[in-house]
Amino acid sequence: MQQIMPRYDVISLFPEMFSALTQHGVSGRALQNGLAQLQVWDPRAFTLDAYRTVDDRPFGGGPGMVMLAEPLDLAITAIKAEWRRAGLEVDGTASSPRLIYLSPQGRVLNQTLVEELGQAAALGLLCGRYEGVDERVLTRHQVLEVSIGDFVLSGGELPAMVVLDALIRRLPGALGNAQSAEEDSFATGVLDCPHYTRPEVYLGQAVPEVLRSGNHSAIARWRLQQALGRTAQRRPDVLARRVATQPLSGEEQDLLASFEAGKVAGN
Ligand code: 9WO
Repeated sequence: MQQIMPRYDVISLFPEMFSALTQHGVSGRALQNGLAQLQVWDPRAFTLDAYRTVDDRPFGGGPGMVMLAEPLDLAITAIKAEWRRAGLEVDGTASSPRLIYLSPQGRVLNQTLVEELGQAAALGLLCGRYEGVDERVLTRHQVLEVSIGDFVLSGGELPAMVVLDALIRRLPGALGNAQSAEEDSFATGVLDCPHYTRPEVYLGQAVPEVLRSGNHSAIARWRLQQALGRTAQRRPDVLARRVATQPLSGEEQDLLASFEAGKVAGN
């Protein structure tokens, strides 16, 4: 359970991109309501030359540019000074990192890593552009590299927003009363069940009868059956991890067996 308001500090050459997070939806409302604090720092503001240079050509040659260590270092130092002022821990550990760098070389994000990062009262997110950042920035500050998947983008901003959205939505009070992060996909180690709303019949396709039955225990059983069955079909790796962490109950085993036999959970 999160006790204090976490603060997130992002280092990015494109601070305006983060309005996607701050101005819209669940994350925007949570930030506006003060459940967390987000500050974006532009490394260009920490340049010392007249041209406000943030990048240079890579040693060893090759295409593209590398982000200079110094402006990033000064930004990180400024962020850590703010953390100290606020009485927050500035030195990360392996289990509780303070600073992350979004890169395809990192540890792949999943809900377990989201929960780990969610323990930090202060978290810095460094967004690279061009070919990346000078490696010495990462080693100097014991940065944890985080990937959101095996693909290359043009910068770390979108991945940083992915991490932040995952963190912010799980803060107490971020989701409406009707919703609960506890009931979310992955909180129980399996994928989500299908959802339906009006009309009851759409282009000849009817809503499953059980969802209109008013039988709440049957509905809960059907949803669990669908969640387990879809996880087994689509993401056997996710189901295997869930079973290894927490074995399926007798009821869950029966529901999965009946899903695979093509039966739909009823009474
Ligand atoms: C660009 C490039 C150009 C020519 C040859 C090799 C190259 N590698 C890269 C590159 O990896 N650029 C990255 C762009 C540098 C760090 C920030 N960028 C980034 C982060 N792209 N994709 C990510 C990312 C981060 C987290 N999860 C998935 C992707």
